[in-house]
Amino acid sequence: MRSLFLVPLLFVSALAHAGFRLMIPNGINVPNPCTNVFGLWNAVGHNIEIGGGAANVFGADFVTANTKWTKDLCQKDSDMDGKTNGEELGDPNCVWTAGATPAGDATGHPGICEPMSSANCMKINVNITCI
Ligand SMILES: [Ca+2]
Repeated sequence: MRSLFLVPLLFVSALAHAGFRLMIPNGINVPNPCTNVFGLWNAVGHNIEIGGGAANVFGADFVTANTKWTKDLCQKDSDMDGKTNGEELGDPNCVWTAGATPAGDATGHPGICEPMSSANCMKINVNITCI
């Protein structure tokens, strides 16, 4: 009975993430920076790759931007790793609009300080979960 109740909630959650991912450049192709995982980080605005739970720093900034890719959000370095969100998501000039092809590929994760093994990033990424 309990699992029957949870299935619709998980489905709704997945749909919400899928929608948000299309509202940022390369949102469906953001690399997973965890050294023990190869692939993509699907819930870009969350501390855990599969989503749910608290938002990461980029997710919080995305909400502050009214869930839109704005010039301010693009130019911000949410995860404080020295690269702007636009540089990490393949929109270094902050000109991307929803539905357009980004200038380049995503080169990093805007909500996770990289490289994760650096002393500075280990302090910033305390809430990030690699699984
Ligand atoms: Ca960054």
